Amino acid sequence: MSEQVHKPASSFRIMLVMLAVTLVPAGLVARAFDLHVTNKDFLQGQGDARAMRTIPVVAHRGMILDRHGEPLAVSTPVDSIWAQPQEFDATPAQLAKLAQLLDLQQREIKKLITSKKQDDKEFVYLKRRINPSLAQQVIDLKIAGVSLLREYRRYYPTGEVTSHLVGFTDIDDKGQEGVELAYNEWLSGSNGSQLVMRDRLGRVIKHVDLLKNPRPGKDLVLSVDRRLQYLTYRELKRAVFKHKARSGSAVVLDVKTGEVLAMVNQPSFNPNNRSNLKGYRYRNRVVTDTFEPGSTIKPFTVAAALGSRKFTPGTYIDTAPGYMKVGSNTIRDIRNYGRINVTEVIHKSSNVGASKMALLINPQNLVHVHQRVGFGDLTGSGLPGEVTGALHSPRVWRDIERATLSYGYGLSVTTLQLARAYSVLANDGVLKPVSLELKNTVVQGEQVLPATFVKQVRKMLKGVVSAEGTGKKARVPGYDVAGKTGTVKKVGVNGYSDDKYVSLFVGMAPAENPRLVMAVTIHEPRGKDYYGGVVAAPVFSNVIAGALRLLDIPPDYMPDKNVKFAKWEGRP
Ligand code: 59J
Repeated sequence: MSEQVHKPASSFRIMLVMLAVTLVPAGLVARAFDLHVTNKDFLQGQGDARAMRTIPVVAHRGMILDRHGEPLAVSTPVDSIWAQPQEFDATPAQLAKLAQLLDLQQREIKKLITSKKQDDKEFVYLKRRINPSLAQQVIDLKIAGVSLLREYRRYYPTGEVTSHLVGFTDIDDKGQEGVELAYNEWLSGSNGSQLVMRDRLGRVIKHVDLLKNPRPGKDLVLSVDRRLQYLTYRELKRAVFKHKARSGSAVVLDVKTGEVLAMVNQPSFNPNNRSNLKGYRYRNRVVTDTFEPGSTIKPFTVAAALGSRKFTPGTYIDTAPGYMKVGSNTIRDIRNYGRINVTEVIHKSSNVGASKMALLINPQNLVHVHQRVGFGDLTGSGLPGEVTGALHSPRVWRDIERATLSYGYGLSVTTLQLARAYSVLANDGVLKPVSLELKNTVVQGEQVLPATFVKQVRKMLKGVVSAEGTGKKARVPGYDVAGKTGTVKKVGVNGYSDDKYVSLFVGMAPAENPRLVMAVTIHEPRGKDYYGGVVAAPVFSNVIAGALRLLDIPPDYMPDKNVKFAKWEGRP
């Protein structure tokens, strides 16, 4: 009986089992088909969206090099630690260690992550530009959502010596000052992007695809000569220190090309450590600071006077008794030079002589000469913060304005403008654009002053550095040089100060066929000496002596037995 009852029941169960055995796999197959074929893209997309991330590929910034290819700014690899706020998950122990390694407060990290998470951000830097071994220690903590990104850090091998010229970048490697800012586009390039895959804990485990190639920045070759830059820096710093001066600037130009060979300032700063950077240190004073040029303007007064044809280098002017009244003002020389000719006006630096010449020529023509040699105008250096200075041309001229303009007051100039203007004197009247970039070609200039008059002025400037001239400390053994000293009272709240001066020397070498022009500006020497001929001229001598040798420029000095050689301040 039991068997009979059992039979039909068991055959029903068998059928049931067989049905299950066939249907379940069919369902699974159908489901599998559904997952793997029908909905594949959707599901894979969902999964990938959780596992994939797009992160930047940081572009390499171009190098800045000197004219011989020596590096002035280079980008070295560093690592940055970043997190995905949605994935970030650290145990208390991991968080403590992370904070310690990154030198952050645990609170800071939590706050950062939470706020970015609320903003739905997928990327936040925890610490940038740390050294790769420290970065590896962070990664070894294996914290969910924490990864590493390769970036670059700017390094300036020549440090404070080139800092004003080269400038610096910010944390995102964008130019902030100097050439870094002026040529930012050229140097930058553009970042690319990459697709990366993360593991279950959100850490980047695999580079999947380069979505966009980074375009690396281009290198920039400057016209400066690193060796000359060092020399100029050292000599300027030495003089500023020796005379307890407030600041100083110097620039050396190549006469034939308009290239800047050296450009330095004091005080300076270390661009590799800018934690205490103050504006007064990083200003490139060569282009940002103006002053009244004083007597260094006199060669241009003389050029205008010669141009008027009312004067020749030998024309006599009576400067006695060493001062002259112009309206209610008195113009003074430091001594009574008596009757002297135009050449001697330059040699002695007579304010009275220059004024008397200026009062006999058209003031418009005097300003015209200044304009043509570039005063009142940007030099085209492109350096950030460059100013034009001030050069006025009143419609109605008062005599006192004509007179003071002739010996360098009532206008203001930069050190770079002064050097450029003297390069016109060096270049037989041709003005060449100032360039910070290396020029491989001959640079065409513009004839802005007649060559004949310029040659006459240059001859006068040779006399300034003779044993009797105001600039004898500018001399260079073995070479003829030419130039002009200047000592300028600074303007204070109560008019011209009696204890604050600018000491100047601007000159060129070799005098017959000049290759180099240099301007030296020293503000507020506070020692016993303050004359340009004592404070600034030795800087010119020491730098130009070295530069002529570095550039292999042959000596041209013809010994004149009647002139005793002045004591040379430089080292052998
Ligand atoms: C000077 C001036 C100020 C402005 C005079 C410098 C004037 C003037 C009003 C007396 C020091 C000083 C517009 S001097 O550069 O003549 O470089 O080796 O600052 O004259 O009228 O105790 N330079 N400098 N003048 N002002 N106003 C000479 C001269 C110059 C020298 C020395 C001695 C001044 C030889 C200046 C130098 O050529």
